[in-house]
Amino acid sequence: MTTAMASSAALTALASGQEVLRSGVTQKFSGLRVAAFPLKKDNVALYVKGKSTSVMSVATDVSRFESVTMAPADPILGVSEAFKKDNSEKKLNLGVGAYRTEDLQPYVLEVVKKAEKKMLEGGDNKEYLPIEGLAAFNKATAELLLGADNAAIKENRVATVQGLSGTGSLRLGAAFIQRYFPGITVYISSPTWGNHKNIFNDAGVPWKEYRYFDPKTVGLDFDGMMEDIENAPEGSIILLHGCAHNPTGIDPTPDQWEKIADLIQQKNHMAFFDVAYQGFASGSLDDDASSVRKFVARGMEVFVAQSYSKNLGLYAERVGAINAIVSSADVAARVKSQLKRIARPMYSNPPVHGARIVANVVGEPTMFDEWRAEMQMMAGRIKTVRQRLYDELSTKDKSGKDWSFVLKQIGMFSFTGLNKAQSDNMTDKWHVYMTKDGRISLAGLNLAKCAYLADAIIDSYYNIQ
Ligand code: PLA
Repeated sequence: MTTAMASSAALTALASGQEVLRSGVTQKFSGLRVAAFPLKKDNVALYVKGKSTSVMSVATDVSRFESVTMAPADPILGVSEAFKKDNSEKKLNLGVGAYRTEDLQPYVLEVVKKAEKKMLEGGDNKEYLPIEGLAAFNKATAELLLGADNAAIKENRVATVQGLSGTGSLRLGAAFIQRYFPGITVYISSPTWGNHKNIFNDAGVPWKEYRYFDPKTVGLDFDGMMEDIENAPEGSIILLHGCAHNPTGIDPTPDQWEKIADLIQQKNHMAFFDVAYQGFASGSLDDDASSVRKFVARGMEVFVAQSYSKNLGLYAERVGAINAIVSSADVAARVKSQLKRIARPMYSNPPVHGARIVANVVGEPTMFDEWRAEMQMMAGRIKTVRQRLYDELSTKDKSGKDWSFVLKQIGMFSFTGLNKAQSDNMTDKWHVYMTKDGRISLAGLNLAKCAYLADAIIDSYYNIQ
Protein backbone atom coordinates (compact mmCIF):
# COMPACT_ATOMS: atom_id res chain seq x y z
CA MET A 1 0.00 0.00 0.00
CA THR A 2 1.37 3.40 -0.96
CA THR A 3 1.20 6.06 1.67
CA ALA A 4 0.68 9.62 0.61
CA MET A 5 3.49 11.95 1.49
CA ALA A 6 2.65 15.50 2.40
CA SER A 7 4.90 18.42 1.61
CA SER A 8 6.35 20.31 4.52
CA ALA A 9 4.18 23.30 3.57
CA ALA A 10 1.05 21.21 3.98
CA LEU A 11 2.26 19.67 7.21
CA THR A 12 2.89 23.13 8.56
CA ALA A 13 -0.57 24.14 7.42
CA LEU A 14 -2.12 21.08 9.02
CA ALA A 15 -0.26 21.47 12.26
CA SER A 16 -1.28 25.10 12.58
CA GLY A 17 -4.89 24.49 11.62
CA GLN A 18 -4.51 26.69 8.53
CA GLU A 19 -7.19 26.56 5.86
CA VAL A 20 -6.70 23.84 3.28
CA LEU A 21 -8.71 23.29 0.10
CA ARG A 22 -10.41 19.92 -0.26
CA SER A 23 -11.87 19.48 -3.73
CA GLY A 24 -12.66 23.13 -3.87
CA VAL A 25 -14.29 23.24 -0.43
CA THR A 26 -12.41 25.07 2.26
CA GLN A 27 -11.89 23.05 5.41
CA LYS A 28 -9.81 23.53 8.48
CA PHE A 29 -7.62 20.66 9.57
CA SER A 30 -5.41 20.23 12.54
CA GLY A 31 -3.53 17.25 13.86
CA LEU A 32 -4.25 15.00 10.84
CA ARG A 33 -2.36 11.71 10.77
CA VAL A 34 -1.17 11.84 7.17
CA ALA A 35 0.13 8.28 7.14
CA ALA A 36 -3.38 7.00 7.71
CA PHE A 37 -4.57 7.84 4.21
CA PRO A 38 -3.41 5.64 1.36
CA LEU A 39 -2.98 7.21 -2.06
CA LYS A 40 -5.74 5.64 -4.12
CA LYS A 41 -7.50 6.53 -7.33
CA ASP A 42 -10.63 8.01 -5.70
CA ASN A 43 -8.92 9.72 -2.85
CA VAL A 44 -9.28 13.47 -2.72
CA ALA A 45 -6.27 15.67 -3.18
CA LEU A 46 -5.62 18.51 -0.78
CA TYR A 47 -4.14 21.83 -1.83
CA VAL A 48 -2.76 24.48 0.40
CA LYS A 49 -4.61 27.68 -0.40
CA GLY A 50 -2.79 29.75 -2.99
CA LYS A 51 -0.56 26.91 -4.15
CA SER A 52 -1.16 24.70 -7.11
CA THR A 53 0.81 21.68 -6.02
CA SER A 54 -0.94 18.57 -4.76
CA VAL A 55 0.29 18.01 -1.24
CA MET A 56 -1.47 14.96 0.15
CA SER A 57 -4.48 12.79 -0.31
CA VAL A 58 -7.39 12.10 2.01
CA ALA A 59 -9.11 8.75 1.70
CA THR A 60 -12.79 8.69 0.90
CA ASP A 61 -13.06 4.95 1.41
CA VAL A 62 -11.35 4.57 4.80
CA SER A 63 -12.12 6.12 8.11
CA ARG A 64 -10.40 9.30 9.11
CA PHE A 65 -9.85 7.50 12.42
CA GLU A 66 -8.06 4.57 10.74
CA SER A 67 -4.82 5.09 12.66
CA VAL A 68 -6.55 5.01 16.06
CA THR A 69 -5.50 1.92 17.94
CA MET A 70 -7.63 -0.03 20.44
CA ALA A 71 -7.01 1.10 24.01
CA PRO A 72 -6.47 -1.60 26.60
CA ALA A 73 -9.33 -2.26 29.03
CA ASP A 74 -9.07 -0.32 32.29
CA PRO A 75 -7.39 -2.51 34.93
CA ILE A 76 -10.23 -1.88 37.41
CA LEU A 77 -13.39 -0.83 35.54
CA GLY A 78 -12.54 -3.29 32.74
CA VAL A 79 -12.96 -6.10 35.29
CA SER A 80 -16.64 -5.16 35.71
CA GLU A 81 -17.08 -5.25 31.93
CA ALA A 82 -15.60 -8.77 31.79
CA PHE A 83 -17.74 -9.86 34.76
CA LYS A 84 -20.94 -8.84 32.96
CA LYS A 85 -20.07 -11.08 30.02
CA ASP A 86 -19.58 -14.20 32.21
CA ASN A 87 -22.71 -16.38 32.38
CA SER A 88 -21.54 -18.65 35.19
CA GLU A 89 -23.72 -18.82 38.30
CA LYS A 90 -20.61 -18.97 40.44
CA LYS A 91 -19.29 -15.60 39.29
CA LEU A 92 -18.21 -13.07 41.86
CA ASN A 93 -17.15 -9.48 41.16
CA LEU A 94 -14.40 -8.49 43.58
CA GLY A 95 -12.87 -6.00 41.13
CA VAL A 96 -14.15 -2.48 41.61
CA GLY A 97 -14.46 -1.15 45.16
CA ALA A 98 -18.23 -0.78 45.27
CA TYR A 99 -20.26 -1.74 48.32
CA ARG A 100 -22.77 -4.58 48.01
CA THR A 101 -25.32 -5.92 50.49
CA GLU A 102 -25.22 -9.48 51.90
CA ASP A 103 -27.30 -10.38 48.82
CA LEU A 104 -24.56 -8.88 46.68
CA GLN A 105 -26.82 -6.09 45.46
CA PRO A 106 -25.86 -2.41 45.10
CA TYR A 107 -26.90 -0.34 48.11
CA VAL A 108 -28.48 3.10 48.15
CA LEU A 109 -28.17 4.53 51.65
CA GLU A 110 -31.51 5.16 53.39
CA VAL A 111 -30.29 8.60 54.38
CA VAL A 112 -29.59 9.41 50.73
CA LYS A 113 -33.15 8.44 49.80
CA LYS A 114 -34.40 10.65 52.63
CA ALA A 115 -32.32 13.60 51.46
CA GLU A 116 -33.51 13.10 47.86
CA LYS A 117 -37.13 13.05 48.99
CA LYS A 118 -36.60 16.28 50.88
CA MET A 119 -34.91 17.83 47.84
CA LEU A 120 -37.78 16.79 45.57
CA GLU A 121 -40.37 18.20 47.94
CA GLY A 122 -38.37 21.40 48.32
CA GLY A 123 -38.60 21.95 44.56
CA ASP A 124 -34.92 22.76 44.02
CA ASN A 125 -34.16 24.13 40.57
CA LYS A 126 -31.56 22.95 38.06
CA GLU A 127 -29.73 26.22 37.49
CA TYR A 128 -25.97 26.12 36.92
CA LEU A 129 -23.85 26.02 40.02
CA PRO A 130 -21.02 28.54 40.31
CA ILE A 131 -17.68 27.22 38.96
CA GLU A 132 -16.51 26.36 42.48
CA GLY A 133 -19.67 24.36 43.20
CA LEU A 134 -22.42 24.49 45.80
CA ALA A 135 -21.46 26.79 48.69
CA ALA A 136 -23.25 24.66 51.32
CA PHE A 137 -21.43 21.56 50.05
CA ASN A 138 -18.03 23.24 50.04
CA LYS A 139 -18.53 24.40 53.61
CA ALA A 140 -19.73 20.97 54.76
CA THR A 141 -16.96 19.07 53.01
CA ALA A 142 -14.15 21.18 54.46
CA GLU A 143 -15.70 20.85 57.92
CA LEU A 144 -16.02 17.07 57.60
CA LEU A 145 -12.41 16.85 56.55
CA LEU A 146 -10.84 19.14 59.10
CA GLY A 147 -13.40 19.37 61.90
CA ALA A 148 -15.74 22.38 62.06
CA ASP A 149 -13.67 24.22 64.67
CA ASN A 150 -10.37 23.83 62.83
CA ALA A 151 -8.24 26.99 62.91
CA ALA A 152 -7.60 26.80 59.15
CA ILE A 153 -11.35 27.07 58.51
CA LYS A 154 -11.85 29.88 61.02
CA GLU A 155 -8.96 31.80 59.47
CA ASN A 156 -10.33 31.27 55.93
CA ARG A 157 -7.18 29.44 54.89
CA VAL A 158 -9.03 26.66 53.07
CA ALA A 159 -9.69 26.95 49.33
CA THR A 160 -12.37 24.39 48.47
CA VAL A 161 -13.64 23.70 44.96
CA GLN A 162 -16.25 21.03 44.29
CA GLY A 163 -14.85 18.48 41.83
CA LEU A 164 -16.08 15.51 39.83
CA SER A 165 -15.69 13.10 42.71
CA GLY A 166 -12.25 11.94 43.88
CA THR A 167 -10.87 11.42 40.39
CA GLY A 168 -11.93 14.82 39.04
CA SER A 169 -10.69 16.54 42.19
CA LEU A 170 -7.30 14.85 41.92
CA ARG A 171 -7.22 15.90 38.28
CA LEU A 172 -7.87 19.54 39.22
CA GLY A 173 -5.07 19.38 41.77
CA ALA A 174 -2.76 17.80 39.19
CA ALA A 175 -3.58 20.53 36.65
CA PHE A 176 -2.84 23.15 39.29
CA ILE A 177 0.53 21.53 40.03
CA GLN A 178 1.36 21.45 36.33
CA ARG A 179 0.60 25.17 36.04
CA TYR A 180 2.02 26.53 39.27
CA PHE A 181 4.75 24.09 40.24
CA PRO A 182 6.12 23.14 36.81
CA GLY A 183 8.78 20.44 36.83
CA ILE A 184 8.06 19.42 40.43
CA THR A 185 7.79 15.65 40.76
CA VAL A 186 4.90 14.01 42.56
CA TYR A 187 5.96 10.94 44.55
CA ILE A 188 3.37 8.18 44.70
CA SER A 189 3.36 4.99 46.72
CA SER A 190 4.32 1.68 45.16
CA PRO A 191 1.81 0.21 44.65
CA THR A 192 -1.03 2.71 44.45
CA TRP A 193 -4.53 3.07 43.02
CA GLY A 194 -4.00 2.45 39.29
CA ASN A 195 -5.55 5.71 38.14
CA HIS A 196 -3.11 7.97 40.03
CA LYS A 197 -0.46 7.49 37.37
CA ASN A 198 -2.94 8.19 34.54
CA ILE A 199 -4.11 11.36 36.28
CA PHE A 200 -0.62 12.82 36.63
CA ASN A 201 0.42 11.60 33.17
CA ASP A 202 -2.55 13.26 31.52
CA ALA A 203 -1.95 16.47 33.46
CA GLY A 204 1.69 16.45 32.30
CA VAL A 205 3.04 16.17 35.84
CA PRO A 206 6.18 14.06 36.34
CA TRP A 207 5.87 11.34 38.99
CA LYS A 208 8.07 8.79 40.67
CA GLU A 209 7.36 6.09 43.20
CA TYR A 210 8.30 5.68 46.84
CA ARG A 211 8.46 2.26 48.48
CA TYR A 212 5.37 1.41 50.50
CA PHE A 213 4.58 -2.30 50.52
CA ASP A 214 6.89 -5.03 51.76
CA PRO A 215 5.83 -8.39 50.27
CA LYS A 216 7.91 -10.28 52.85
CA THR A 217 6.01 -8.94 55.84
CA VAL A 218 2.86 -8.19 53.81
CA GLY A 219 3.06 -4.89 55.66
CA LEU A 220 4.30 -1.33 55.35
CA ASP A 221 7.90 -0.83 54.24
CA PHE A 222 8.20 2.16 56.55
CA ASP A 223 11.98 2.45 56.35
CA GLY A 224 11.92 2.27 52.55
CA MET A 225 9.14 4.85 52.42
CA MET A 226 11.04 7.25 54.68
CA GLU A 227 14.28 6.79 52.79
CA ASP A 228 12.62 7.55 49.44
CA ILE A 229 10.84 10.62 50.80
CA GLU A 230 14.11 11.76 52.36
CA ASN A 231 15.93 11.35 49.04
CA ALA A 232 13.30 13.16 46.97
CA PRO A 233 14.50 16.62 45.91
CA GLU A 234 13.55 19.30 48.42
CA GLY A 235 10.11 20.76 47.68
CA SER A 236 8.67 17.64 46.05
CA ILE A 237 5.00 16.70 46.35
CA ILE A 238 4.21 13.50 48.22
CA LEU A 239 0.90 11.83 47.41
CA LEU A 240 -0.50 10.08 50.48
CA HIS A 241 -3.66 8.01 50.96
CA GLY A 242 -5.43 9.65 53.91
CA CYS A 243 -6.75 6.30 55.13
CA ALA A 244 -7.43 2.77 53.88
CA HIS A 245 -4.56 2.66 51.41
CA ASN A 246 -5.62 1.28 48.05
CA PRO A 247 -4.74 -1.45 47.09
CA THR A 248 -2.80 -2.71 50.13
CA GLY A 249 -5.21 -1.87 52.99
CA ILE A 250 -2.14 -0.98 55.06
CA ASP A 251 -1.91 2.43 56.73
CA PRO A 252 0.89 3.97 58.77
CA THR A 253 0.29 3.98 62.54
CA PRO A 254 -0.39 7.36 64.25
CA ASP A 255 3.23 7.41 65.37
CA GLN A 256 4.46 6.71 61.84
CA TRP A 257 2.23 9.49 60.50
CA GLU A 258 3.97 11.91 62.90
CA LYS A 259 7.35 10.81 61.57
CA ILE A 260 6.16 11.17 57.95
CA ALA A 261 4.91 14.69 58.76
CA ASP A 262 8.26 15.54 60.45
CA LEU A 263 10.18 14.44 57.37
CA ILE A 264 7.92 16.20 54.87
CA GLN A 265 8.16 19.39 56.92
CA GLN A 266 11.91 19.09 57.26
CA LYS A 267 12.41 18.52 53.52
CA ASN A 268 10.04 21.34 52.61
CA HIS A 269 7.94 18.87 50.63
CA MET A 270 4.18 19.26 50.29
CA ALA A 271 1.65 16.51 50.98
CA PHE A 272 -1.18 15.84 48.54
CA PHE A 273 -3.74 13.65 50.34
CA ASP A 274 -6.19 11.45 48.52
CA VAL A 275 -9.11 10.90 50.91
CA ALA A 276 -11.47 8.51 49.14
CA TYR A 277 -12.61 6.47 52.16
CA GLN A 278 -13.28 8.88 55.05
CA GLY A 279 -15.53 7.13 57.55
CA PHE A 280 -15.47 3.97 55.51
CA ALA A 281 -12.17 2.65 56.79
CA SER A 282 -12.84 2.65 60.50
CA GLY A 283 -16.48 3.72 60.62
CA SER A 284 -15.40 7.05 62.17
CA LEU A 285 -15.18 10.24 60.09
CA ASP A 286 -12.80 11.82 62.60
CA ASP A 287 -10.40 8.89 62.95
CA ASP A 288 -10.13 8.49 59.20
CA ALA A 289 -9.22 12.17 58.77
CA SER A 290 -6.64 12.21 61.54
CA SER A 291 -3.67 11.92 59.16
CA VAL A 292 -4.69 15.08 57.28
CA ARG A 293 -5.52 16.91 60.50
CA LYS A 294 -2.05 16.19 61.91
CA PHE A 295 -0.41 17.97 58.98
CA VAL A 296 -2.84 20.90 59.10
CA ALA A 297 -2.37 21.30 62.87
CA ARG A 298 1.35 21.82 62.23
CA GLY A 299 0.52 24.69 59.87
CA MET A 300 1.72 22.70 56.85
CA GLU A 301 0.20 23.54 53.47
CA VAL A 302 -1.54 20.55 51.87
CA PHE A 303 -3.75 19.59 48.98
CA VAL A 304 -6.61 17.19 49.79
CA ALA A 305 -8.89 15.47 47.28
CA GLN A 306 -12.14 14.07 48.71
CA SER A 307 -14.71 11.63 47.41
CA TYR A 308 -18.26 10.75 48.48
CA SER A 309 -18.46 7.68 46.23
CA LYS A 310 -17.90 5.17 49.00
CA ASN A 311 -18.90 6.76 52.30
CA LEU A 312 -22.28 8.01 50.98
CA GLY A 313 -22.53 5.47 48.17
CA LEU A 314 -22.77 8.31 45.63
CA TYR A 315 -20.57 6.58 43.05
CA ALA A 316 -22.41 7.80 39.97
CA GLU A 317 -23.25 11.27 41.27
CA ARG A 318 -19.58 12.29 40.99
CA VAL A 319 -19.34 14.39 44.10
CA GLY A 320 -16.08 15.34 45.78
CA ALA A 321 -13.77 18.29 46.30
CA ILE A 322 -10.25 19.58 46.05
CA ASN A 323 -9.07 21.55 49.07
CA ALA A 324 -5.90 23.60 49.32
CA ILE A 325 -5.14 24.36 52.95
CA VAL A 326 -2.67 27.20 52.82
CA SER A 327 -0.88 29.76 54.96
CA SER A 328 -3.22 32.75 54.72
CA ALA A 329 -6.72 33.80 53.68
CA ASP A 330 -5.21 35.90 50.93
CA VAL A 331 -3.32 32.96 49.39
CA ALA A 332 -6.44 30.77 49.73
CA ALA A 333 -8.51 33.29 47.76
CA ARG A 334 -5.94 33.37 44.96
CA VAL A 335 -5.54 29.59 44.83
CA LYS A 336 -9.30 29.15 44.68
CA SER A 337 -9.58 31.67 41.84
CA GLN A 338 -7.00 29.67 39.86
CA LEU A 339 -8.63 26.31 40.58
CA LYS A 340 -11.85 27.80 39.17
CA ARG A 341 -9.93 29.03 36.16
CA ILE A 342 -8.73 25.47 35.52
CA ALA A 343 -12.22 23.99 36.00
CA ARG A 344 -14.09 26.39 33.72
CA PRO A 345 -12.68 25.25 30.34
CA MET A 346 -12.62 21.58 31.42
CA TYR A 347 -16.25 21.09 32.49
CA SER A 348 -17.52 24.60 33.34
CA ASN A 349 -19.20 23.80 36.65
CA PRO A 350 -19.95 20.65 38.64
CA PRO A 351 -23.22 18.68 38.94
CA VAL A 352 -25.59 19.78 41.69
CA HIS A 353 -27.53 16.68 42.74
CA GLY A 354 -24.89 14.82 44.74
CA ALA A 355 -23.60 18.03 46.29
CA ARG A 356 -27.09 18.83 47.55
CA ILE A 357 -27.39 15.35 49.05
CA VAL A 358 -24.13 15.81 50.97
CA ALA A 359 -25.10 19.32 52.12
CA ASN A 360 -28.52 18.08 53.29
CA VAL A 361 -27.19 15.05 55.13
CA VAL A 362 -24.41 16.92 56.86
CA GLY A 363 -26.53 19.97 57.62
CA GLU A 364 -29.33 18.13 59.39
CA PRO A 365 -28.35 16.50 62.72
CA THR A 366 -30.78 13.55 62.50
CA MET A 367 -29.72 12.68 58.98
CA PHE A 368 -26.07 13.11 59.89
CA ASP A 369 -26.45 10.58 62.71
CA GLU A 370 -28.25 8.18 60.39
CA TRP A 371 -25.44 8.51 57.88
CA ARG A 372 -22.86 7.67 60.54
CA ALA A 373 -24.86 4.61 61.57
CA GLU A 374 -25.12 3.40 57.97
CA MET A 375 -21.42 3.99 57.39
CA GLN A 376 -20.64 1.95 60.49
CA MET A 377 -22.98 -0.76 59.25
CA MET A 378 -21.16 -0.93 55.89
CA ALA A 379 -17.69 -0.85 57.47
CA GLY A 380 -18.91 -3.48 59.97
CA ARG A 381 -20.20 -5.83 57.26
CA ILE A 382 -16.83 -5.66 55.49
CA LYS A 383 -15.04 -6.45 58.76
CA THR A 384 -17.31 -9.47 59.34
CA VAL A 385 -16.62 -10.79 55.86
CA ARG A 386 -12.89 -10.18 56.36
CA GLN A 387 -12.96 -12.25 59.55
CA ARG A 388 -14.93 -15.07 57.87
CA LEU A 389 -12.54 -15.18 54.91
CA TYR A 390 -9.60 -15.40 57.29
CA ASP A 391 -11.32 -18.21 59.25
CA GLU A 392 -12.02 -20.17 56.06
CA LEU A 393 -8.46 -19.72 54.74
CA SER A 394 -6.94 -20.79 58.07
CA THR A 395 -9.19 -23.84 58.40
CA LYS A 396 -8.95 -25.04 54.83
CA ASP A 397 -5.21 -24.47 54.36
CA LYS A 398 -3.45 -27.27 56.23
CA SER A 399 0.07 -25.99 55.45
CA GLY A 400 0.21 -23.70 58.46
CA LYS A 401 0.59 -20.56 56.33
CA ASP A 402 -0.16 -17.40 58.28
CA TRP A 403 -3.15 -15.67 56.67
CA SER A 404 -3.49 -13.05 59.43
CA PHE A 405 -2.51 -10.25 57.05
CA VAL A 406 -6.11 -10.44 55.80
CA LEU A 407 -7.26 -9.31 59.24
CA LYS A 408 -4.66 -6.59 59.61
CA GLN A 409 -5.61 -4.83 56.38
CA ILE A 410 -8.31 -2.16 56.60
CA GLY A 411 -10.89 -0.63 54.31
CA MET A 412 -12.64 -2.22 51.37
CA PHE A 413 -9.82 -4.31 49.99
CA SER A 414 -7.61 -7.23 50.74
CA PHE A 415 -4.27 -7.41 49.00
CA THR A 416 -3.94 -11.17 48.72
CA GLY A 417 -0.39 -11.43 47.41
CA LEU A 418 -1.62 -13.44 44.40
CA ASN A 419 0.41 -12.66 41.29
CA LYS A 420 -0.98 -12.08 37.81
CA ALA A 421 -1.03 -15.75 36.77
CA GLN A 422 -2.71 -16.70 40.05
CA SER A 423 -5.23 -13.85 39.66
CA ASP A 424 -5.93 -15.08 36.12
CA ASN A 425 -6.63 -18.55 37.54
CA MET A 426 -9.06 -17.00 40.03
CA THR A 427 -11.01 -15.60 37.11
CA ASP A 428 -10.58 -18.25 34.43
CA LYS A 429 -11.17 -21.28 36.63
CA TRP A 430 -13.18 -19.94 39.57
CA HIS A 431 -15.07 -17.02 37.95
CA VAL A 432 -13.76 -14.70 40.66
CA TYR A 433 -13.20 -11.31 39.05
CA MET A 434 -10.43 -9.23 40.63
CA THR A 435 -7.64 -6.88 39.61
CA LYS A 436 -4.42 -8.46 38.34
CA ASP A 437 -2.36 -7.00 41.17
CA GLY A 438 -3.99 -9.51 43.54
CA ARG A 439 -6.47 -7.08 45.08
CA ILE A 440 -9.95 -8.25 46.03
CA SER A 441 -12.79 -5.98 47.09
CA LEU A 442 -14.32 -7.42 50.24
CA ALA A 443 -17.20 -4.98 49.77
CA GLY A 444 -18.33 -7.24 46.93
CA LEU A 445 -18.21 -10.42 49.03
CA ASN A 446 -20.78 -11.97 51.37
CA LEU A 447 -20.52 -14.53 54.15
CA ALA A 448 -22.05 -17.29 52.00
CA LYS A 449 -19.27 -17.02 49.40
CA CYS A 450 -16.30 -16.93 51.78
CA ALA A 451 -15.70 -20.70 51.71
CA TYR A 452 -15.80 -20.76 47.91
CA LEU A 453 -13.42 -17.79 47.73
CA ALA A 454 -11.02 -19.44 50.18
CA ASP A 455 -10.96 -22.59 47.97
CA ALA A 456 -10.21 -20.43 44.93
CA ILE A 457 -7.41 -18.54 46.70
CA ILE A 458 -5.80 -21.71 48.08
CA ASP A 459 -5.97 -23.44 44.70
CA SER A 460 -4.46 -20.42 42.91
CA TYR A 461 -1.81 -19.85 45.57
CA TYR A 462 -0.47 -23.40 45.69
CA ASN A 463 -1.16 -24.76 42.19
CA ILE A 464 -0.19 -21.82 40.01
CA GLN A 465 3.30 -20.34 39.91
N1 PLA B 1 -8.75 7.56 45.09
C1 PLA B 1 -8.67 6.28 45.45
C2 PLA B 1 -7.56 5.85 46.33
C3 PLA B 1 -9.64 5.36 45.01
O1 PLA B 1 -9.53 4.09 45.39
C4 PLA B 1 -10.67 5.80 44.18
C5 PLA B 1 -11.71 4.84 43.65
C6 PLA B 1 -10.72 7.16 43.85
C7 PLA B 1 -9.73 8.01 44.32
C8 PLA B 1 -11.76 7.77 42.96
O2 PLA B 1 -13.04 7.49 43.18
P1 PLA B 1 -14.18 8.47 42.69
O3 PLA B 1 -13.68 9.18 41.49
O4 PLA B 1 -15.34 7.61 42.42
O5 PLA B 1 -14.40 9.39 43.82
N2 PLA B 1 -11.28 3.53 43.44
C9 PLA B 1 -12.20 2.46 43.05
C10 PLA B 1 -12.95 2.76 41.77
C11 PLA B 1 -13.22 2.26 44.14
C12 PLA B 1 -12.11 3.19 40.61
O6 PLA B 1 -11.07 2.59 40.31
O7 PLA B 1 -12.52 4.17 39.96
C13 PLA B 1 -11.38 1.18 42.93
O8 PLA B 1 -11.97 0.12 42.66
O9 PLA B 1 -10.15 1.23 43.15
